[in-house]
Amino acid sequence: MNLCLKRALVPWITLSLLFVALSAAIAADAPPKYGPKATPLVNDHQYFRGAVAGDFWRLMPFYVPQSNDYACSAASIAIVFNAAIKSRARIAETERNITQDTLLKSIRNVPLRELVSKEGFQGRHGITLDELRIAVEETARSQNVRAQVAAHRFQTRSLKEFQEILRANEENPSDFLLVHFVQDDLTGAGGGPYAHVSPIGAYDSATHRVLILDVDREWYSPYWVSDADLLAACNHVTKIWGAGGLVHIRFDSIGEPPR
Ligand SMILES: [Ca+2]
Repeated sequence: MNLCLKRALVPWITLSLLFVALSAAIAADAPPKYGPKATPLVNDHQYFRGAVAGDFWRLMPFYVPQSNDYACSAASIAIVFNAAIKSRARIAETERNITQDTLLKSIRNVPLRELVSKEGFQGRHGITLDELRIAVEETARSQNVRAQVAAHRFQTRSLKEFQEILRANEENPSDFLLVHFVQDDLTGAGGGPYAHVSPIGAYDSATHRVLILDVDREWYSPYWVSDADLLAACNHVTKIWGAGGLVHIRFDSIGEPPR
């Protein structure tokens, strides 16, 4: 390197080092992304060393981020239906994965496309628990797969019932759960409440912890929360979206191509 080039580079290197130091200082001063209620999967994957975790291994290959700040429901439904339909050895060369865009075009009973758009629908973004159930039922019809769909609210029900649904789902490879909850109740993010939807990736009944495959992947990765905290986040009533809960989807068969 000649001397002139070295002299020219010195200020840039100095500025770059200052920028890196400043960025590190800002990051160190910012509050943590995860509050005390949430433990990222990247820091704790002990459960998967002994568990079958059938839902997790079917869902994870199709774990996509929401396409915008409001599309959590569409992303969650696409993940679950891809997991159900594509969990087989042979996939035809012409067979596409379900995308959020194609899913939104197929749903008619709920104005989902408008509700998850940046513009919203009648002053509202996002969907209620019942609208989530209807959107899942509509997706099953449009994909030609047979599934039983049920929405569960827990405001008058016990933690024991909530745990039993989580435990039964974890043991059954033919079903999946979507959770409608207030995200910031678990992550500690400011500015909420943020009603949110994501698939449940796993349930460790021994430690009473639930793995949330949060589709808000611009900001989060999968994280564990206690079942009691998740129940409280489901029961948090918001003015626009009401109470959350679980949408249970039991497929007649897993890994079968659409009829
Ligand atoms: Ca299951």
